Amino acid sequence: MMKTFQADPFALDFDPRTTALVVIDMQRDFVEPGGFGEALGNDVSLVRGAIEPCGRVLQAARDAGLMVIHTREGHRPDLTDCPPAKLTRGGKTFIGEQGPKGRILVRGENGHDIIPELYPVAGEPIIDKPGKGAFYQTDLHLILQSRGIKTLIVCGVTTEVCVNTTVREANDRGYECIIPEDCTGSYFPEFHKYALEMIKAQGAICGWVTNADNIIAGLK
Ligand code: TIU
Repeated sequence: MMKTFQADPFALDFDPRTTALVVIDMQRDFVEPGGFGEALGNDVSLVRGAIEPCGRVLQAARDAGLMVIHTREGHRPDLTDCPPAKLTRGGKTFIGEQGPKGRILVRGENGHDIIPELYPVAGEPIIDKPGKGAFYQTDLHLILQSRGIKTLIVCGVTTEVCVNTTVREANDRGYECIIPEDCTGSYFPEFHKYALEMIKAQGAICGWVTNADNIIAGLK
């Protein structure tokens, strides 16, 4: 049965059976002190506001029986899947270095894992990705296609980096993406604002923007 999300620039019709929630990189490395985000010079308190609304959308998606997928950005312990251009970006190396939460952005480390508030439950696939986009060098598209998914609700961090890249990748693959803005966050408030405006401009050129309450109401 078709339902509707209220959104900008116009309402988005969806079928819960072909809609998935994708939670991008809600890892300690990005939203807690002592991880990659902070190593890059950012104030992680700026993105923590996304946790509570994200939790409400996650619960609503689970209650509605939606497919739920989580992603994590990170690398193999030997860093063989980390391009040198990513490893040394900005002239400094953080990826793979020891931090208070373990080796930064390395799979299996405490800082790389998803925060307890939004931890996956059994049956929710986790996509480990080496890049910013969740489709690059992962089996996300295969997993979504195998379930006939057409619509993606995209939450997580950061708005202008991994969320934006993933939405653009998804849009080019034919998915309709909707972002609840309060379920995303950036270390740069102005980037957050304009990243969302860029998505929805020109008649939803890359996707739709809404908020957690509209997602929850639409799923009811
Ligand atoms: N997950 C994600 O957005 N990765 C980043 O590196 N984001 C930054 O904003 N740095």
